[in-house]
Amino acid sequence: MHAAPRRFGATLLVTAAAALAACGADSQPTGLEPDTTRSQPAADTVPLRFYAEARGRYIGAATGSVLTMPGDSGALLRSIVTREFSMLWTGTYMKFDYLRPSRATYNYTQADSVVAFGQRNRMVVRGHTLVWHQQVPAWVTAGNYPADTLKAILKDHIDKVMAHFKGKLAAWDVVNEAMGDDGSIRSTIWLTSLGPDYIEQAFRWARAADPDVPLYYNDYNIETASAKSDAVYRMLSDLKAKGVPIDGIGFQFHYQADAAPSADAIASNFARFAALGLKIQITEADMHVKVQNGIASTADQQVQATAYRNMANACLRTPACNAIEIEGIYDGQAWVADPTSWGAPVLYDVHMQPKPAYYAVKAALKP
Ligand code: 9MR
Repeated sequence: MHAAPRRFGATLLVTAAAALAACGADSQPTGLEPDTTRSQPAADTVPLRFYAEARGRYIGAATGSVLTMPGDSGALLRSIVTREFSMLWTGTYMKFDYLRPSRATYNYTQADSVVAFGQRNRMVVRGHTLVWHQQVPAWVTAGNYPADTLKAILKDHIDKVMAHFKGKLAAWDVVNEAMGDDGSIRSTIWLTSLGPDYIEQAFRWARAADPDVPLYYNDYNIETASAKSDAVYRMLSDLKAKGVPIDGIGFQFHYQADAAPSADAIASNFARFAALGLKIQITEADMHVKVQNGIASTADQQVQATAYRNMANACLRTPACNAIEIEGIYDGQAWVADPTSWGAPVLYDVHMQPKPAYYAVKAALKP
């Protein structure tokens, strides 16, 4: 239990500094001044997952290599994960190239250990992802296979991988990022070899492989109305009308915090997807801020907190939205596109302490 003693300690320091100031004894540094660069302590030590469960939502995080990280840092991060979160995301461990080093070989070791960790700690796991244009192994892309063979390879991948994880996952991202930013379907190895029906086929194969797990389409830059979001809406609407088995849509939420959308803009976009009968999950949230040597300013941390609060509020205003998942646990290990000037995107800082963004998500979740 790290959090409680630290918070008491910090509170005492604040009180002591105030007392010194009141006595006029503020000219000499004592070493006891509060660290104003850190988020201030909050009295509420109730974990996020408690509030999320009360609102009928999962609160999730990407595990990265945290589950196997050695030493005190690993132990602290794992205690944060199990205390605060109820859903896990496996990062790279369920992607095609990771699971399939060769056509005949399957490597489930890391993904299985995430699933087992989740089971031991009353957490669900999202499967990510079966059909994507990235991380397709070279034995597929450079194999010079005819279209029929590529189709068989993709179907076999979906069949085998879904059979392996049957009954163990709360969702599968069957197709990931199939739409381009301009609203036209992205040119990928799967589009070129199988034609535009590959999306429909992937969902049908997935449903046949596991009739129970919820099947998701997952993408970024679709969180509010835009050409891309409109195109995804039309695609899912057409697929639903044809009876294709799609249960939900994942909104990734990769944003620069100062350009993140309002709760109204998100909620109205969510509403049209929910009206198609789709469940909604926030799947890979990160809100980047400007950093210098990995550290963000106090003002930018507040902007980030607002962005997270808006996102969480939009989910809570949408009955179909059942999960808020963050792409990372702490800023020391989170995905960043340009780490030289942007970063610090998640709820815990590099010292593994909760940031204003953490308290903002908690405030949103709190009844
Ligand atoms: O966050 C993921 C990171 O841990 C992995 O190393 C990386 C490569 O597999 O992928 C990151 O996640 C991507 C996700 O799968 C799809 N949406 C974009 C994410 C950031 O690139």
